[in-house]
Amino acid sequence: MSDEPSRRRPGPWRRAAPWLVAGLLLATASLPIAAAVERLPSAPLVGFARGANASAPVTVNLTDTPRFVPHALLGTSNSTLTVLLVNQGSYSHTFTVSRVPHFVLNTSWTPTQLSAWFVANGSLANVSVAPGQEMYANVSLNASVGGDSFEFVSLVPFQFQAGMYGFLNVTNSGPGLLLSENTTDGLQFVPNQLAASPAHYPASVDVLVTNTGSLGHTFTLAAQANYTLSPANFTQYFAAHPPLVSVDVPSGAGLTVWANFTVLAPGVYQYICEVPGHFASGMTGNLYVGVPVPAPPTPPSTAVVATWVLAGSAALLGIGVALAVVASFTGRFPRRPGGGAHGHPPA
Ligand SMILES: [Cu+2]
Repeated sequence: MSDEPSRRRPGPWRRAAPWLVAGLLLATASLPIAAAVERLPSAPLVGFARGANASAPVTVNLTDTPRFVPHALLGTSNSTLTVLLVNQGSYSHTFTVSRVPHFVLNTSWTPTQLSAWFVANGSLANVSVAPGQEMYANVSLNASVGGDSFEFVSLVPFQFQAGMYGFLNVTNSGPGLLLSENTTDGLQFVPNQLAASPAHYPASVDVLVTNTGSLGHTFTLAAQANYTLSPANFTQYFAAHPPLVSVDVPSGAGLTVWANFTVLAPGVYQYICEVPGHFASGMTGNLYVGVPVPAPPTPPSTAVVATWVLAGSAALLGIGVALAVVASFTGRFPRRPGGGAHGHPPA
């Protein structure tokens, strides 16, 4: 009776075996996952076009300088432009948009004269933003205002007179495709791949280019599809084949410009920055119109690692299965030397 408890107590190997098998099976399951994660290509940055009427809000900062930053806005006729107004200062500001196209307000007017003019002529939007607050302004741009320009000001006394004004320029692109592009002081377009899938041709495409740095750039798009520009030949090339569009990106963080153009046929259209040296430094990208964006190449080094990881996981899977089979037949693993099922476990 003294050996009854120890007889029922399994040896340490027997107690360890299920855990060992479970651990190995877990390892075999997790290693391929690790390998798959390792082989995931870094997500390519591709800007995809969206419909013109689903425009995302444009942010305008209101400062105590006093300024609107950016001070040039672009909208599309027959759509609503949503502006997120961020008051970064410690004074109140207003975002008040004139409804009289192509009318430039006079900065020598007194605050009373300015307010009286808006009372007489109305506004497309008039939103007051308290210090530190954010407000949305929705500016409805009907189908007839394409090509028009509307001034916007702050009506807080003497802010307009001190330079707090800007212009909203409305393009007449109709049901165009909208894309966003950024320029950086690192001489890159981010993203450097844009994609649009027009339903028909000719297709109207509008690219909003935002400068994230302080250097000036251009957004210059080749008119010929499937032609590869080089830093050495682009000047001559553009002299012979004028670009589809070329706009200056204003120098200053947050400043924007629209590149509006019409694409006649599907294909890959290359764009570059024409500022000397920028294209040679890598400032270029491709617009894929109606054709798929190519898949990014898989770096070869990670493929080698993945092969090793997969081979290791296959070996471990084999060991795990063998252990499970042995354990299921013998009831313990491994059978202790001298083999009794009733002995005391090793001390
Ligand atoms: Cu540039």
